[in-house]
Amino acid sequence: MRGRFITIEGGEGAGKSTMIERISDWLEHAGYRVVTTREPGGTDLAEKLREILLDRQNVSLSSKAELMLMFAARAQHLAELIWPALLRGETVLCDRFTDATWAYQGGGRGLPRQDIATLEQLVHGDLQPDLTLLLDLPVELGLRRASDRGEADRFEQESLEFFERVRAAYLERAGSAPQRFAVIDASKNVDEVWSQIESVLQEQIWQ
Ligand code: Z5A
Repeated sequence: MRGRFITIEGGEGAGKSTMIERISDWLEHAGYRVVTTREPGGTDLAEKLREILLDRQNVSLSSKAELMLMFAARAQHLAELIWPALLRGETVLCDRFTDATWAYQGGGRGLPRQDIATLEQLVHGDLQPDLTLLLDLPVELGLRRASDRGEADRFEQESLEFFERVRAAYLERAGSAPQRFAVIDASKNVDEVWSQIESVLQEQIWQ
C-alpha cells in the first residue's frame, strides 16, 4: 500500500514553513516515516527550475512558460522523489503541489482551466493528495508577515489584486473537494494555528 501524501498550501506568509516542521515532528512521533519536500523544487533539477521561476530578473517569463516550468519541475519531483517515497510506504509531506498551480497560474494569472487540467492529467494522472491543509488568511496580513523577510521574489512583487485572486481560487478548490481539504484559519497565532492542524491530523490521518 502506498504511503500518505499530505500537502500544505496557502498564500504568502501563511505560515507553511513554520507549520511543516511541527507536522513532520508530530507524524514521526506517531510512528510514520516522513519525507518533507517542497514545490517548485524538491530535487536538484527541480530546484534549478525553481531558481528560474522565482528569479525577479526574469521579467519576460510568459505565463504559459511559467505554467509549464511548474509542471516540468513537478514531473521531475514525482519521478525522482514523491512516487519512490510513496511506494516505499513513506508519508510525503509537501509544501505546495498542484493546488498552487490552480491558485497562482489559474486564479492569479488567469490561465485557462482546461490547460491546467490537461497538464495535471499528463503529469500525475489520478494521483491527488490524501489530505491538503489550506492555511487561509487575509492577503494583507500574509503580505505583512512575508515582508519582514528579505528581498521579494518574482511572485512576491505581484499586486494585492493578484493575491486576492489566488486566495479566492484556493478557497474555491477547497470548496470543490471538502473531503480532501482542511481549511485552517492562519490569521491566529502560531500555537492556535498548530492546534487546528493537530486536530485535523488526529481526526483524518488514522482513518
Ligand atoms: N508557485 C506557483 O505559482 N505555482 C505552483 O504550482 C507552485 C508554486 C508549486 C514559491 O513558493 C512561489 O511559487 C510561491 C507560489 C509559486 N509564491 N511566492 N512567493 P514558496 O512556498 O517557496 O514561498 P512562499 O509562498 O513565499 O512561502 P512563504 O511566503 O515563505 O510563506 P510561508 O512558508 O507560508 O510562511 P512562513 O515563512 O512560515 O512565515 C512567514 C513569516 O510569518 C515568518 O516570519 C513567520 O515567523 C511568521 N509567521 C508564521 N506563522 C505565523 C503566525 N501564525 N502568526 C504570526 N506570525 C507568523
